[in-house]
Amino acid sequence: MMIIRTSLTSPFGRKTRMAAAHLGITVDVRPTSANEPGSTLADDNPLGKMPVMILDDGRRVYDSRVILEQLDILAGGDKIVPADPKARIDALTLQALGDGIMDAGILVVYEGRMRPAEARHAPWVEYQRAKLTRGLAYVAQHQPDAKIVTVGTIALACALGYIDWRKQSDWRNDHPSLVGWLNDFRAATHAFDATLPPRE
Ligand SMILES: N[C@@H](CCC(=O)N[C@@H](CS)C(=O)NCC(=O)O)C(=O)O
Repeated sequence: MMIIRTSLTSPFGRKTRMAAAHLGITVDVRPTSANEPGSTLADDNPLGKMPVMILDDGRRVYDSRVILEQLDILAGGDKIVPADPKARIDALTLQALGDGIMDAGILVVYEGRMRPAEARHAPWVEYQRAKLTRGLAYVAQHQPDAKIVTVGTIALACALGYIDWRKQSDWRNDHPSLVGWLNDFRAATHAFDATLPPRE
């Protein structure tokens, strides 16, 4: 069985778990850490980042975007990566935006987690948070169809779920229309609720 190495709290890992659940592909999710002593993640991805998928033939596939592409191929194609050129580019662009919101959100969290208090730089944190808030404001204004499950809507749903958890912004208060969007997405696929991160 294919393996996905990821922590259950990684938003990028959740993209891959959500896509597999949505497509009905069974994967063996092996919880892993990136930076704890003794982590073996870099053996499977030289970047030392999760998620990594290990295919049945042993090939290592990363990052989350490529894993979603692989899952779509395994499901027969044109499922979460649209074949229609315009729909495909729109879905990939939305995925890039959702991933970028998560990248910025992770940098906000890492600044607090990885640096000692005296080495933290508030302007840098705010610079990253601004990417996240601009991204959310954009999708609130240009909402994709929540009933069409693509790499784009999966990434956006994971970004919203991640900010719910780490609270880099109060998106539910700032953009109530996105609350409705996420509810519609949850109604469109069981995979959102099936992949919620465990509560700490
Ligand atoms: N572009 C990558 C981002 C993956 C990523 O940033 N993963 C985080 C956890 S959510 C990680 O492994 N961080 C550890 C590190 O950067 O060393 C993807 O789409 O998979």
